[in-house]
Amino acid sequence: MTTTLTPVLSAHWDDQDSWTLAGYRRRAGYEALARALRMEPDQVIQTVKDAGLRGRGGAGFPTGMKWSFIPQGPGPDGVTKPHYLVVNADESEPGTCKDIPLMLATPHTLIEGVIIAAYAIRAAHAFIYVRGEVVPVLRRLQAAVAEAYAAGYLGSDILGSGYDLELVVHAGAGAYICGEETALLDSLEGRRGQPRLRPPFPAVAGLYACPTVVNNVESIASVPAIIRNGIGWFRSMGSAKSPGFTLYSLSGHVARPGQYEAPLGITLRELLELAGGVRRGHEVKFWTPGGSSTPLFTAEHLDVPLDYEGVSAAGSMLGTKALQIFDDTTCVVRAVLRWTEFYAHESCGKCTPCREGTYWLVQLLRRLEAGHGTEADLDKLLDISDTINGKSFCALGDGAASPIFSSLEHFRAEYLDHLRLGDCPFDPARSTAWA
Ligand code: L3W
Ligand code: SF4
Repeated sequence: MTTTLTPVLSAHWDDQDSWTLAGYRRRAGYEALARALRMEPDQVIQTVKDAGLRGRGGAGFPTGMKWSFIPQGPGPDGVTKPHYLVVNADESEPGTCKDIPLMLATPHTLIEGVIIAAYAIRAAHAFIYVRGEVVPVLRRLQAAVAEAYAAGYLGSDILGSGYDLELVVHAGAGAYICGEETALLDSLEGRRGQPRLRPPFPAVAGLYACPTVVNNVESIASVPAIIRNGIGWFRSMGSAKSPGFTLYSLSGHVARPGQYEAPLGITLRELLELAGGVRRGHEVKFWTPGGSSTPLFTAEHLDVPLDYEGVSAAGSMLGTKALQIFDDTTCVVRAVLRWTEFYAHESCGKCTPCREGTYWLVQLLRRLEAGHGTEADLDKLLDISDTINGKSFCALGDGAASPIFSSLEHFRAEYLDHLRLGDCPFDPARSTAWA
């Protein structure tokens, strides 16, 4: 069950045959592809650029601009390299649950987007890199890709256009770091997934050192609707700099958690009205606007517009739009400890600040959460986080430091309460956040 104010991506998730080709065709499926194939590839790129679609995977980078970075023609060595499109379907940021439901419910929306995007960047091979644990998604995508091949939407001479595309669904092995685009490419090439130095960005040297576009599932799945309905339609939603619709994942102490499709710029207060509010008798204490890698917000931020500019201006990041809501029964120290344990476990170990720093953050937080340690440990937390932040090789390090900084900014008194009491002031049995 989904709630949508902008019925585009999730409009048919509850239909009985939402994932079949027949169901998708009945709802104008693959009409955008036919239209795109009548356009020049550069026209498709320009349309996505003018629509202002921004990447939905966390960074909000303009999608059309990314496509236009792909070099056309021979390089300085006179060699023309193949281009690749890779869809990042390795959804694993804590709290993020939008790409997996999208692929389960309407895999053909993603496949149609892949074909259009690959055509635009002149790629003959595309890959969907799926988080390995989500076997039902893999099966559903594989079945949908087979249907698309059989119907002539993939393979040679797609819809008689002369354009050829092969699409491979690839299962990762379940490492959070493989959601980082260059680690994903290493993993796809068959190596251990670890981030590469950027630049060069994948657009210049990506998969097999060839020009590659890496886009998030939701970004690519938004493309068919833009081609079908036009730039003005897309820009009629959201704001000038963050146009369009998007999927917000609401979880935690919310009456009706789930996926909420809405225009960019909606506030948490408005989303909570749709979601039935927080648990009865309780109030919002803190929340993440974009997953655990983004600085925490509090009840003071309920009216912040949830678009890229609004959230940044208020001191956080829109990220993956994963809104994890915690009410007044939750111990913030324990929540931060759990996230930090996750980052320490998922750290790939390539660089010292993140590998060693996340380990020591966990040791300190465990001590503090149990009511032991000293006030000086709070300074140590900040010191280690400062050594990680901006000095690590990839964004995982920054993400690990982020909840430490923001929880100490907003809830330093609660850390001190643990020390004063010599215990956690919250009864663990009362908090269901981690149940
Ligand atoms: C060519 C340039 N391309 C940038 C491309 C770049 C990438 C995109 C954004 O991290 C964030 C991170 C997580 N020439 C370019 C260029 N590009 N300059 O643009 O790049 P960047 O570096 O801004 O971000 P990123 O490395 O993609 C993404 C945050 O998202 N996050 C994490 C989400 C995790 C998942 C998951 O579950 N798998 O999505 C949540 O907040 O912390 O800040 O394509 O190549 N000059
Ligand atoms: Fe690996 Fe962490 Fe360094 Fe990223 S920041 S390269 S995850 S050790």
